[in-house]
Formats: sequence, C-alpha cells, structure tokens
Amino acid sequence: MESKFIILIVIVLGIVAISQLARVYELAAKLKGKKEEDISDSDNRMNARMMFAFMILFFGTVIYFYTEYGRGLLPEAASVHGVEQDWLMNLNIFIITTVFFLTNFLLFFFASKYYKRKGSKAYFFPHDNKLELIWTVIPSIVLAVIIILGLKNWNEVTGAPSEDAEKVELYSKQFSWTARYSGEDNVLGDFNYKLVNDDINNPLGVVTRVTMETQIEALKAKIVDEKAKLNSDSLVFADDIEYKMHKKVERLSRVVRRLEEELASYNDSLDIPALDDKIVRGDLHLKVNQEYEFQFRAEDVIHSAYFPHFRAQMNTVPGMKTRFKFTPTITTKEMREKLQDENFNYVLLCNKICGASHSNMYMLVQVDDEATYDAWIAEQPTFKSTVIDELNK
Ligand SMILES: [Cu+2]
Repeated sequence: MESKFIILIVIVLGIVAISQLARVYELAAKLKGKKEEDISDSDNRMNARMMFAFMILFFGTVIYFYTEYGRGLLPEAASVHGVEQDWLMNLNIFIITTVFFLTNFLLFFFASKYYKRKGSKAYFFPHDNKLELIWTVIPSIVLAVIIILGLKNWNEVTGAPSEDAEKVELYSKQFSWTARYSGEDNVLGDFNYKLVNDDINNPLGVVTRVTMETQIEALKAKIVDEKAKLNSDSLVFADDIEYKMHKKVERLSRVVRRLEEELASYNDSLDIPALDDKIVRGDLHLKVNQEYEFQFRAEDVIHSAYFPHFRAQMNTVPGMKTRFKFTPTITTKEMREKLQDENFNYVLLCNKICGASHSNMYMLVQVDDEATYDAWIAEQPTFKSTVIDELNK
C-alpha cells in the first residue's frame, strides 16, 4: 500500500518535472528568436523514432497484460452451451487482437517511416471508392457473423427446454437465494406474492388451500392489532403516522378481500403440484448431465442470477418470472481434480448491486454424480411435510 503510494507520487512529480523542462525549452527557443512553426529535420526524425519506440512499448504492454491476467480467467466451461460460448468469446478475442495489432502497426509504422523531410511533398489523396468499400464491407461481414453466432447461442440458453428438463425455481431477495425443486411430478406449485410469510415457513408464497387460509387469518390478526392501536385511549400518534397506519389497514384489508375471493373459487386439485415441491436454503445440488430449467423470481428489487462456471446469467425481476436452462457437464469433484484445488466450489452469485449486503448474496452449487444426487434429494423434506402437515395439525 505504502510503496504504491510512493510510486504514484514519483509518477506525478515526474510529469510535473517534464512539463517544467518543456516550458524552459520553449522559453529558451523564444529568447533565441526561433518561431514555433520552425521545425527542423532533426526534430522530425526524433518524433518518427519516438513513434516507433512507442509502438514497441504499447505492443509489449498489451502482450504482458494478456499473459499476466489471462491466467485469472474462469476455468473451462462446465455446461453444454458454455463450451460453445467460450469458443465464440475466443473468436471475438482473436478478431479484436488481430485487428488491434494490424491497425496500430500501420498507424505507427507509417508515421515513423514517412515523416517530413526537406523538399518532400505530401501526396494529394482525398478519396477512393474502392478503399471505402473494402473497409465498410469487411467489418460488416465479420460483425454479422459474430452477431448471428451470438444470437444462436442465446437462443440455446433461453429456448424451450427438452421434455426431461428438471424444473427448479430460484427465489431472490435481499440478500439470499432460496431454491425450490419441483419434486416427483416435475411441476412447480403455483405461487402468489400475497402469501409470502416466513412465520409459517412459506417464504416463496406457494399457493395451497391451507397456506391461503392461514395467511388470511394472519393478515386479519394484523388488521385487528393495528385498529386496536388506533382506537386505544392510551396511545397518541403524530398525524402523519396515524395516516400511514390507516393506509396500512386499508391495504391489508384489500389484500384479505382479494385472497378471500381467490379462496372462494379455489380448486383443491391446484394443491397437488405444490405438495411434493422441496424448498432448499443450503447448497444448490445439481445432477451432472441433467438439463435444468430455472425459473427466477425476485421479492424486492432486481437481482441477477449469475453462474459464472456455467456461463449463464439472468436478471430476476419483481413481479415477473424469468428463466433459462443449462446442462452441467462436470461434477464438483471432477472440477476439483482438474484444477487441483480441494476447496473449489461452483457458485450462484447475485450480479446486480442490490443493496448493502449484496456481496453476501450467493449460494454454493454442488454438481453431483447421479447416485449422490439421488441420495441427497431423497433426504430433502417436501412442502407437504414441512408446511402443510404442520398447518393442518
Ligand atoms: Cu442481489
């Protein structure tokens, strides 16, 4: 830290010293009666050589950073589409790097080779249709290829899943992820944000008759509570607080009314898909070579579900469902061996700055072989056993 600070000071002072020297040089030239536009051949030659030296330094720095920081990139893609995506990324880097070296070489090489010499005259070259055509058409074709390949890859991630894709919901809120597996039937139970209630262990607002009934009772109790405070003789509130409390009672009453309407026309068969759902708050387990379709929801603000090792990312948005699919291809154990890192773990990160504790919003992801996964999922309790049976007691 300290040494960095000293280096910074040295650089700043160096720049100040150079600019002062240049100023002294200018003043000396003025005293000698030289005009600013009088540039000698030796000045031009000097500039030409500096152009060439700068090019070498510039290229050297770029190569250094490519090799130094190229090693910090992610390990090989651990999903089917991720391999293709990496190929596409490498193609882009290859094109960008080639064009970068080519154009910058021409720029600095020409500037250093064709500097002004005494008696030489610039060649008048205002326009050439052929050249214009070449540098418009070639980049257009290259761009079109990149964009078409990119769209193809995007469609693979967001397209319709195959029949045997397993459905998993990922629910985001400040500042955690909760997963819901769809269970034996591979159908996620319906949800309603009005039913989100941590007290009855229904953090995702899963819809069943009993969760609706319980939530209506809970909200009614809240309303009674709030009204009691408002009508109490011993409590006095400031006007604005009293206004807010009235508003809250109105809002809660509205929610209760809507839920009661929904309950009146509720069909009990809608309970069935929810019963075998499994809510998981610890690590997210995935089976290797199994296609997954993820459904995302957000409770509060926009978050983003980012699986860097599977090359997948999707925003999670309050009030709507988003989705994508991928197939993991390398188990955690295999990846640990490949990287020779005992502690390696796949992760699901939040990739939107969503608030104060954003950096803590992640979930470890375990990619298991079939037997390990099957044993794990069998141990996870169902929504029926953790919530429904409790509420029905
Ligand atoms: Cu977040």
